[in-house]
Formats: sequence, structure tokens, C-alpha cells
Amino acid sequence: MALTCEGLLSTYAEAWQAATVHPFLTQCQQGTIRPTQFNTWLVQDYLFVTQFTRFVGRTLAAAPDGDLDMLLSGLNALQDELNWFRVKAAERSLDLATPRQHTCQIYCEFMGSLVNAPYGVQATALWAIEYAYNQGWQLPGPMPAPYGEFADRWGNPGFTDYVKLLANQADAALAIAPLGEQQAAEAAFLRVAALEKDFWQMAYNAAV
Ligand code: HMH
Repeated sequence: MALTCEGLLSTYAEAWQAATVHPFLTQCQQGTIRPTQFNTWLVQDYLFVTQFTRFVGRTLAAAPDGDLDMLLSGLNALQDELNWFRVKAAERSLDLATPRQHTCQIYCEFMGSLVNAPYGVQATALWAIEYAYNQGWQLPGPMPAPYGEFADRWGNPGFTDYVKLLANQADAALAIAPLGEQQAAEAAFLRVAALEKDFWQMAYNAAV
């Protein structure tokens, strides 16, 4: 039986739960997150997304013809997202020319390390990274201003559909992948889960 995204979620339900349920998100939903903590997350997530965009570009470079359309739409959305982050940071007078914190740096290095990984590994990591935010921002339920806009960016139905298609693409790649590639995809999934958990925590460890 080939590895699938659904299979990963059920085998590693606990790790996935830790990646997608965190006090940071609960406190956004309750409106009790401290602005400095939220701002720390916002700046670090912008810095993450710059590197994530490059990761999606590398994944696109390895993709079969049938997957190009989806990945191009993903890159298109990231162009919009990077500009949106700049607007949000300006509204809050945040300096985006800030060093990456340790967890953000490690996460960016991990994405960089996948540059020569087989497509099945890249596609699985890409899906996991997007699904973590899709679920994380959706699970707490509707969020009050100003956090609703953030929850909606990753929780909206269009993004949910995009993430499902990413899972289909990863599943199709894994279905024809040799065992070693499947094992590497499994390891990448677990790495994403751990890094996502640490990323939420980062907001509490250091203010901007
Ligand atoms: C840390 N994971 C992190 N940031 C994001 N923006 C996403 C995933 C999804 O886009």
C-alpha cells in the first residue's frame, strides 16, 4: 500500500494535532492574543513565506505537466500574499527587515534542503505546510477583528479546495514512488508537523 496524505494524518494524528491546535490560535479566536506576540508571528511568517515561495518554485521545477497549473495558481496566490503581508506590516508599523528567529530559520533551511528531493517528497511537504495553516486557522471557529482577516486567508473555502488538490497531487506522486521516496515523504511530513508547532510557539518566546 502506497503512502497517502490521509494515511499520514491518521498514523500521526497526535503530531498533526500539535501542529494545528495551539494557544496562539485559540487566543486569536478569543481576541486575547497580545499584540506584540501577534506582531512577532506576522513578521516571522512574512519571512517564512518569502522562502516558502522559493520552495514552491523548486517544486514546480520538478512537477509533471499535469501539476503545473495548480502550482502556478499557488505561486500566483503567494505573490498576492507577500504584498498583503507588506500592507499588514505597514498598518502596524512593523519592520520586515528583521532577522529570522531560530525556528523560522530552521524551517527555511528545511525547505531549502528539499531542493533535490524527489517530487513525491516535495509535493507531500507542500501539502502538509499548506494544510497546517488551512486547519490551524479554521479549527478554532470564526475570529474577531483584526484576526478574522488572517483566519479567512488560510481558512477560506477556495484555499481549502486548493489544499485538497495538493493532497491529490501528492497522493498521485506517492502512488508511483519507490519505497525510499515514500519513507522520505513520511519523514518530511513529520518534520513539517514539528516545525509548525514550534512556529506558533515562537510568538511567545520573543516579542518583535
Ligand atoms: C509557518 N506554515 C507557516 N506559515 C505559512 N504561511 C504557511 C504554513 C502556509 O502558507
